[in-house]
Amino acid sequence: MIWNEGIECASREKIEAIQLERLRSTVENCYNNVPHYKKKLDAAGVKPGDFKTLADITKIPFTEKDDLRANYPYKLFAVPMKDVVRIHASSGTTGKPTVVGYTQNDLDMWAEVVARLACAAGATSEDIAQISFGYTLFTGAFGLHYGLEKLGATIIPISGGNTDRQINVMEDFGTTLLVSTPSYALYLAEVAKKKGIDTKKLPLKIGMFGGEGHTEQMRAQIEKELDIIATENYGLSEIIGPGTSGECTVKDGMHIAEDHFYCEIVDKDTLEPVPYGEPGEMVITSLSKEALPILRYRTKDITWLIPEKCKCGRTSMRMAKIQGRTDDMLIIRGVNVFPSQIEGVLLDVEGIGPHYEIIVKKDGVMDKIEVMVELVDASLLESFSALEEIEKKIKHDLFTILNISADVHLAEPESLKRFEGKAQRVTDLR
Ligand code: DLL
Repeated sequence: MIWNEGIECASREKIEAIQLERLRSTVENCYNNVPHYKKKLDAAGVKPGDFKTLADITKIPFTEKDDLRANYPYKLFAVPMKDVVRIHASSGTTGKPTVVGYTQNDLDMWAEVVARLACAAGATSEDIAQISFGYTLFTGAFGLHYGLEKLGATIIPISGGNTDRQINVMEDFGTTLLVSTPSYALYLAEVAKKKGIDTKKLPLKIGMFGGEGHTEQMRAQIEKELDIIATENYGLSEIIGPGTSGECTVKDGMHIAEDHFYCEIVDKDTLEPVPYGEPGEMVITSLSKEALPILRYRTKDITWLIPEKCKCGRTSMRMAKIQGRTDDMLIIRGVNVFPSQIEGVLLDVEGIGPHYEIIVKKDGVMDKIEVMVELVDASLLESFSALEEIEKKIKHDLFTILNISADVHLAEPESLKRFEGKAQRVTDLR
């Protein structure tokens, strides 16, 4: 089923006409109601009336996380506080969080875009959805909550943490849809198994995961362990939260809610637009938000756009999996590496589980990378030659595929840290 066929399957002309009209009113709203934007637009010599085509968007200066910090907490809001009905926040570049606000219309739009993605993931009003994101300032839980509720699903707002209880509820309440980070889904599966629960026999059938990336290997593992279809969802607080984009069951790129968010990809160094299909930094402009309209926000996320119609029938622009962030990219002895690429290599090695840690440090003047990864089977610890073999294989693959020399340490099953929220896998000690 398609939740909003008129939009999700619209022609390019129709979508672009909606985008242009909304871009004009968003710029006008920013110019008239947010002093920060007025100053920036004036300095760039841009007036709200200047937007003849969508390509004119490149006249607008970028917005960055630091602009939110400089206007902490509410100075980028375009409406009086009496019209702001919700606040969320995410981590800032330094101490203070990045604060975002929503009017009632913003919340209604948010529920609409999430309902589209829930529907695209195969959810219906029959589903019983367990929301295992924390109900906190983080947008994950509330975003999925209201979108799934709009769809008519039954919501279990269990929030994050207390894994034993999550599993009991999953069994007793008949959860059919799980909302969490992908790493927590794997952890849930692992704990359930330890409790002697056959996770494949649970009524669970859909996972809507997001907030962090995962490789295809990790998705396959989650789908296998829990016997579900797992879709990936992307978003960021500054734009709305989850609902920005997400996969349908075809799982070939994340559909963007283009009537509300205009996405550009720019070269991460020159910041000039790149053609469709080429990777670069995703820049997003909100097209309908009232409380916190946002112009050309630099997400720092690296991806590319897929304009072709999807096999599911939706015509909406899709984005590829996030390849990494411009700011989490590790440079090790001059080689650029994304942690997700290391994960990809690890998960292709037999006998290795999906839990790992990457430590980057200095060895004299040289960068040194250590990878700690868990074995699946503790009995391997008894065979020195088997361990040596696996270590050698990982080292070899990291070198030949990613061109990095790493020290590899194999750890006992279940010995590395688990995360209830987003996994923190990289420690950069340099
Ligand atoms: O993580 C919103 C969200 C919650 C999306 C739940 C989906 C599900 P923030 O806390 O503001 O918002 O973090 C935003 O997280 O710029 C990406 O770097 C990263 N991120 C979010 N989803 C994905 C994903 C939420 N599917 C930042 N793949 C973004 C990779 C992701 N990175």
